Amino acid sequence: MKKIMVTGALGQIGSELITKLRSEYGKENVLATDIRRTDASEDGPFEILDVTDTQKMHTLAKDFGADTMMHMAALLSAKAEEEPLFAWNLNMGGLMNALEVSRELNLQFFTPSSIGAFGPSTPKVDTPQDTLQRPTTMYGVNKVAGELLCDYYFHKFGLDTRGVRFPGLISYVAKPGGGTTDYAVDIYYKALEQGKYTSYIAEGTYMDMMYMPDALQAIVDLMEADSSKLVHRNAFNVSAMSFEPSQIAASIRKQIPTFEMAYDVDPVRQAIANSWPDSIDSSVAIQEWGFKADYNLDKMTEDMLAKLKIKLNA
Ligand code: VAH
Repeated sequence: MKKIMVTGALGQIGSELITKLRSEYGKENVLATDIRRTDASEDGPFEILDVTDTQKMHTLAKDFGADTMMHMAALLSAKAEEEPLFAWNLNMGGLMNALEVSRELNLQFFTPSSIGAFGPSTPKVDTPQDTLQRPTTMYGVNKVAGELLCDYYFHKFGLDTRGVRFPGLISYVAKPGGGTTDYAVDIYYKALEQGKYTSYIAEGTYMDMMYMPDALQAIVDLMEADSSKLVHRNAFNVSAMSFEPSQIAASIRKQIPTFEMAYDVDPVRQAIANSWPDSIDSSVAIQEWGFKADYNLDKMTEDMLAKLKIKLNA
């Protein structure tokens, strides 16, 4: 990877991925693109791009001299349930454009899948790398189709496609929008702002999670891995921890003893969470490219609260 083009660069992952890549590969070697410009876009090469615009995507990648495409633009699970047709067009149309541009220009390719690619009939505990995938959400359908499309572009055209199934990601830079796991980010903000949080996900609902620094390192490690060692390519299970709302509340109370937790379950996002695994098995990613996570729940909580205190001037 030397000249990297990123779509969805202002999103929850994209906004921190840009910073990570620019520190690893040089500011001028990372082209950030997104559908709108913000002041965050001024810290290096940036272009406006709607990922459904194939021609502009091709022109930007070619003019930049990209050798790598990281396609991060997508509508997340809860938003996709509100607008399934829009989600299909954006998630699948954008992915197909990114794969076609990468094929035409022979770019190394990354896009994330998700634990959302699993469904209620998938084994819920220690979910294997290769198992039944019958998701019941539009987001999950998009992610399974995306995994298969990326495999197809590898087998049919020899495109070097790679990807991981991310769990819920927790970060303090850009807030996630329209996801099901967003509660695990919101809770830290509300803990500092209000000393309490009302969870829309029910107590006892386990989901896989990961702190953003581990997610970003996983992307770089996978993309730098020896291709000949990769048996799987586009959907490596990666997870750092699995917890349910009362456990993250307990972790916060170790830092803020007076923190209070309440529950007001959102049936839509609860149904999505119920359809996903409790905990996935990351052993194949560990074996094929040395995946590892440095942050557990308490270490993440300490760092999140410390960084948010500065960000919120709390
Ligand atoms: C979502 N944060 O909630 C995303 C992610 C596994 C969850 O895909 O939709």
